[in-house]
Amino acid sequence: MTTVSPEVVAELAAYLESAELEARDVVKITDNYPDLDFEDAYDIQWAIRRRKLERGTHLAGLKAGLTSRAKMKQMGVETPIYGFLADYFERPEGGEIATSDLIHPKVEAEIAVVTKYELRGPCHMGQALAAIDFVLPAVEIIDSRYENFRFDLVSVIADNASSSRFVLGGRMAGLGDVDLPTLGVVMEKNGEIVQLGAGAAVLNHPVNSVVLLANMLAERDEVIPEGALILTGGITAAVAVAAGDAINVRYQGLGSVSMRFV
Ligand code: OOG
Ligand code: MG
Repeated sequence: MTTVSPEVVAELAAYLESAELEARDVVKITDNYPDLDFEDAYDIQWAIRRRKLERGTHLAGLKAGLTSRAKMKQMGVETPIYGFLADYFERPEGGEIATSDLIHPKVEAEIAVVTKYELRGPCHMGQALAAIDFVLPAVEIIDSRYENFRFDLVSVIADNASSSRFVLGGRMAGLGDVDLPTLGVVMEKNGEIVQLGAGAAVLNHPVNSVVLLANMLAERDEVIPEGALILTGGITAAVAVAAGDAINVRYQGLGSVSMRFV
C-alpha cells in the first residue's frame, strides 16, 4: 500500500538525493511523514535511481543490507533491505577516498558476486548459485544521509540503504574455489584489528542475500540483471572512518582490499 502521492514521493527523493550530492545530513523523512510504509520507501528509492539515470549515471549493481546479526544489532533494525549502486560510487583498490564528499562514512567488509545470467525471483538457492559468475572481495562505504546515522527501516530504504562508495578487490574466485560460509575476513584500521568475521554471518551463506534480493525485486516485477555486481551485506558491524584513516581488509584466499580516507 502507498500512503503518499507521487508528488510527495518525488519531493522526498529530491530531498534525500540532494543531501547525498551535497554531503549534508537531514532530518529523517518519517519525522514529517510518520505513516510512510515500505512500498512508499522503495518508491522513493526508485525515484532517486531514476533521477540519477536521467542525468547519465549508470547502474553498477545492487546491494543487500542488514543481512547479518551484527549489522541488525548495530542499527537496531531487523529486516534485510536492498539498494542500488551507481557507477560513480566505485573507488579503486588501494586508492584514496575524499571525506569532503561524505557526511559520516563507515566501512563494511562484504563478499560481492557478479551474475552471468539475469535472475528473476521467486528463485531458490540453486538458481542463484547457477546465476553467479564469480565472487570478489569488497568494502562498502555507507553514509546515511540522516543525522547521527540514526534511522528506522522506512527512512533507510528511501535513502538507498545508505549507499555511498564501494571498493572491489581484484582477486576473483569461482564458487567452487571458495567456501563462502567459512571464508574469514579480518578488518584492520590503522594497522589494528577492529572487526573479524566469516561469510556465514550473512544469512548463513552470502548467496542467500542474492536469493532474498531477487525475491524482494520480484515484488515489484524487477530482476537482477545479467552482469550485475551484488554486495551481499556487511559481515561485521560497520566501522566509522575519518580523514587520515587507513583501512585494510583481508579475505581468506581472496587477497585484501585497502583504501585511505583523506
Ligand atoms: C544500512 C545499510 C546496511 C549492510 O551491508 O548491512 C548495509 C545502514 O546500516 O546504514 O549496507
Ligand atoms: Mg553494506
